[in-house]
Amino acid sequence: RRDDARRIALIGAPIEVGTSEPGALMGPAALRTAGLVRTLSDLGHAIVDHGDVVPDGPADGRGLAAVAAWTRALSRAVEAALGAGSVPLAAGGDHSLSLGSVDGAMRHCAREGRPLFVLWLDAHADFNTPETSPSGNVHGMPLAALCGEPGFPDLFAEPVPAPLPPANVHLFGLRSIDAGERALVTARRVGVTDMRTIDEFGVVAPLRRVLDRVARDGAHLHVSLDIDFLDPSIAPGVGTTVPGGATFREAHLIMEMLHDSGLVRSLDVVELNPFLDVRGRSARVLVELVASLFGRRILDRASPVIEAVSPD
Ligand code: 4U7
Ligand code: MN
Ligand code: MN
Ligand code: MN
Repeated sequence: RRDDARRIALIGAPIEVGTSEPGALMGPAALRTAGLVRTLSDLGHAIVDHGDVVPDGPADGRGLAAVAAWTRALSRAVEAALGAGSVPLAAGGDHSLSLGSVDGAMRHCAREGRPLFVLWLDAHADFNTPETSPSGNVHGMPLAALCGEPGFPDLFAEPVPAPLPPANVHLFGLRSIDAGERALVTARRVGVTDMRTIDEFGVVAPLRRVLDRVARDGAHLHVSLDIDFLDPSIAPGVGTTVPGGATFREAHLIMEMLHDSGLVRSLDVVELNPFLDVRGRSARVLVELVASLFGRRILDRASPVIEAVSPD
């Protein structure tokens, strides 16, 4: 057993009510098929697969009521895992699931009296409200709801926690933002490292600043990894492809730095759409990234993951 061994609680969240592109509900199954549990236990962690969360009430249709049913159930599962001393790993499912995982982390942090910080690795800002959203899809709105923007009735269970301070959110990898959410992100002073910044400075300097701040504040770090953070050439299994994303090594370096920081207390892996994937490639890339976040080093690794010559 490694000295940084963690208890990890895998919580499947087969949610696709937040998107108009079907297939995300297959995400947790594909991540399991790609060896998520085995990979983490081979690294020396104690991982328990809690299966898929069951929505709290009717979850059909694509409205906010269906999202609320998932949100409440996932929040409870995440809060319980944190209370038991585990690192919850919420495997999605579309990004509306972070309403539940972050809400659960907020409740845990409120009880412990420590701040919560959210690192959002994503091509998008996910800061739309029902009013600003061009699509109406809830997976483009979770941060606005969590940060207390108006227009989200009854998403969270009572008592509703105090909103997440927008200054405790950092968007990393941003390259697609709608006019309405851009105005909100600026006005609320959300932290941003966009792709242009990454092009100029790389990932190390900007991420170090974020991690230093989290360490200084003694905050709980929640990481939300949207697969579209990655360039679609290495992760094609996504509904919302945006060119110009993080490279394989940039993403791994981020995961390695997150591991070395020792700060990550909860994690989402979201937006994998196995129906759109190519021979399981995206699911495997995500499992490899999670492995790096939980301490895999290049020298421990048996063989490279991405074949130099693609089988197609
Ligand atoms: B994801 C979008 F308009 N901003 O709101 C929207 F571009 O969780 C996309 O980051 C949202 O994948 C993408 O529909 C949500 C759109
Ligand atoms: Mn804790
Ligand atoms: Mn997202
Ligand atoms: Mn996205």
